[in-house]
Amino acid sequence: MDLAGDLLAGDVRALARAISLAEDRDPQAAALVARLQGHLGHAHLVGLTGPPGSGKSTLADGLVRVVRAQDRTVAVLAVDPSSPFTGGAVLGDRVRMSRHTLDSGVFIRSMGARGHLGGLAPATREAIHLLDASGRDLVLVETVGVGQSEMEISTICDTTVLVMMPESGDAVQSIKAGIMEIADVFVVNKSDLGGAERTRRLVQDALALARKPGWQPPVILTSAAREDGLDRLWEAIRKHRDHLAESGELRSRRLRRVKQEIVALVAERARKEAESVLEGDSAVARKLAGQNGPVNPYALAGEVLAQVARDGGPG
Ligand SMILES: Nc1nc2c(ncn2[C@@H]2O[C@H](COP(=O)(O)OP(=O)(O)OP(=O)(O)O)[C@@H](O)[C@H]2O)c(=O)[nH]1
Ligand SMILES: [Mg+2]
Repeated sequence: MDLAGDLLAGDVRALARAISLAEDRDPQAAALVARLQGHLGHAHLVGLTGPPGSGKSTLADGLVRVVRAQDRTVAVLAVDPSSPFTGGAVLGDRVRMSRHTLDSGVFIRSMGARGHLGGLAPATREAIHLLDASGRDLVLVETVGVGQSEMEISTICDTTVLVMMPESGDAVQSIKAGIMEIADVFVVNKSDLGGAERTRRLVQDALALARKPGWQPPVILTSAAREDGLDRLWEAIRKHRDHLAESGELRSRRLRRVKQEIVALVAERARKEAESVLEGDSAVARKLAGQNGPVNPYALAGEVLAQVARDGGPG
């Protein structure tokens, strides 16, 4: 059978291979996802984000257990925006998750940035589509809440979970305004350490100030290490999915996501084609090579775009 057929049949090696293609930005992955379009939309996509060390992987591990007890299949995708620096942590995740390795209902994979421009979104999106097509009920995407990745994750997933630790009031106030607005479920993990209830109240107060009609994000206390509060967390995630479906927001979120994905695909393709116009034997490239004085990049960008639109660039 072909890769698409194997993947649809639930073959995990085919899935792993397909995700590697996506990670390498191999055009075969895009072609595969394009072929699998009719099989997408089943999985509940849940993003887990938050500061380094807040317990995202431990929580993911706990959620896997809760979800497997309900006989649902799950995939965990650990997206590492800075793999050269935190490769060790990802390796740790693998070891921690290894107790699930004999369970075919659990698929665990980490992905690195590998120095790609334009963030992790394209590869992550493709990997999520592949997991969805392979029939997983739940796809958990873990990403460290640094830089752009935490905002990106909310544009990729149905439900965004922000994982925090018990902290001082100052720290809670310094949570970036953006993330308060995009998270659907808040978690104060490490509740065994004390100060968690106070943090929960601070988060709740901050949310009350920004109150909007519709979904009211719950703030859940958990101790992932003691396997405490995981059922409540799963219940909150499930409720959010129900809310999305009932309110019609699932449809509008997915439509917005498709638009962003189209923009990203166009941008990725345009970059490649612009590069090949400039590196190839094109009129613009010749003009650039023959230029002695200062170059006007604005005018040339227009010419490159015109050439790409005309013939899709050389190659
Ligand atoms: N006391 C306590 N420790 C916890 C809890 N959950 C996780 N930890 C510990 O916190 C550390 C970090 O946990 P991880 O699950 O790796 O955190 P993470 O958010 O995935 O970390 P990065 O992926 O590196 O950002 C580990 O040593 C865990 O054992 C908890 O509920 N209580
Ligand atoms: Mg982790």
